[in-house]
Amino acid sequence: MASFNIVMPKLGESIQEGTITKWFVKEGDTVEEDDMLFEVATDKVDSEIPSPVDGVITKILYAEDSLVAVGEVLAVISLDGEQEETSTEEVAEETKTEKAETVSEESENSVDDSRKLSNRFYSPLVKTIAKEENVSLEELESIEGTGAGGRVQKKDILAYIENKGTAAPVAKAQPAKTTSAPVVERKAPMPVSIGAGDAVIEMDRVRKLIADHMVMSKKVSPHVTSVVEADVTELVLWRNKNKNAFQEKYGDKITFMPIFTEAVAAALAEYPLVNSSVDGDKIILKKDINVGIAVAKPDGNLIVPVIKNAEQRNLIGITKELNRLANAARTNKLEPAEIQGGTFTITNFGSFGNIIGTPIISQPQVAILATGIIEKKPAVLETPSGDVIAIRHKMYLSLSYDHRIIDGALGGAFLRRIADLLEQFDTNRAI
Ligand code: CO6
Repeated sequence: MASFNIVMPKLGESIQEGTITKWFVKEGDTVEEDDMLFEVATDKVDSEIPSPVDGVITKILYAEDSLVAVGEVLAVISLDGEQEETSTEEVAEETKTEKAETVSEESENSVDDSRKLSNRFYSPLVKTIAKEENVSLEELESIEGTGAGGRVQKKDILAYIENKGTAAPVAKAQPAKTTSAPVVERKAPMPVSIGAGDAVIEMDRVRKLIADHMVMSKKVSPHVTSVVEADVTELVLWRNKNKNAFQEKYGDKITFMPIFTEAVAAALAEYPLVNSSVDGDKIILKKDINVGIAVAKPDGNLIVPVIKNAEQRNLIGITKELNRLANAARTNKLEPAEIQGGTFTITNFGSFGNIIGTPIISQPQVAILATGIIEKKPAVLETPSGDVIAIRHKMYLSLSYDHRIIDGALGGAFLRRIADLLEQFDTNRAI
């Protein structure tokens, strides 16, 4: 009987496991391609995973709330529409020993190499077909998907292959292969005495993952933080003057964040070393400038959607994308791809009235900017007729950076450049 293993998909570059929060199907159910199978939660985002094939669910190997490594088999679908007779243990064992004749997500030279892929999600079946039919990664990326959220479906890739003049492929049976994905290691904590009356709160999954990432980031890269002050009076006046007209014209509210993002993207283009990652003894200068924006969610969690190719967008484009992503973040509607690929992060703790901070780098990036609250302050201005004290709009910008590759001179110059760009904002800019 031909069967298909549903495995825990790769949901992000650094994501190695996910929790099955809900099964939408049960054993014996008939499913069609693109029917939702289960919901998975990772450290950053919750996703619904559709079926890549038509068939009958014969085995469900993990219950809800199970934490499962990427690549592990979660369920088996019979492609012939027959109930499978083997037991759960047998299926798992077959998978481990690479005997099961199933189509698997993982295979040698698979197109699913997260280092090479952009941020699109491809079902195991689509990837298998692509491999069988020698559809390159670039070609795969160019196919317009008709599935939910533009997902490439089986029929899309088959149509693409047909148009190329290639015979329509049949997904051939291949040995399944499971990955031994590493589990995030948590060190034994220092003993803590719990007294009578102390409250004990169990950390939820997201909190544990955030905690692990923060500890890892601090361990991996020695952080230093530099701070500059910027006089942003001109841009504040421009924003306040154009706020209503902007909203009327574009249907989107403009805050200071898009202006910060625009300045950051321009500065990153001038300082490529800040838009990089460290890989062992190598520094990888990232081609794309993808700016992550920390968004506070109503449930108290934090998520960082990414404005892709921010330097190629104008202020209107950045504003629209920022508002779209922030709304999606707050309503749990972000796609996995929308939180991946960031090359730099901005956290606007000015939203909480904070002025200066020491943010922690989101690995594998090498720097993060915190924008403080813009406040009116008395300032000394030099004028042709002498110094005067004036009321100005000022803010602090705090940049944490990875001292392994960014020294104070570079970090300081980059930070000052952002401040200069904000201070030199063209108040005559048309909307
Ligand atoms: N100064 C002055 N006024 C501000 C500022 C600053 N820095 N930031 C926002 N605002 C104003 C903003 O212009 C809006 O004013 P009006 O347009 O006049 O109504 C208003 O405050 C509300 O802005 P909002 O937050 O809704 O929108 P904004 O585009 O500025 O920010 C966001 C979008 C998604 C970044 C924001 O909503 C958010 O989620 N901020 C929190 C980010 C966060 O939690 N960061 C992690 C902090 S922890 O970094 C950290 C160092 C460690 C501790």
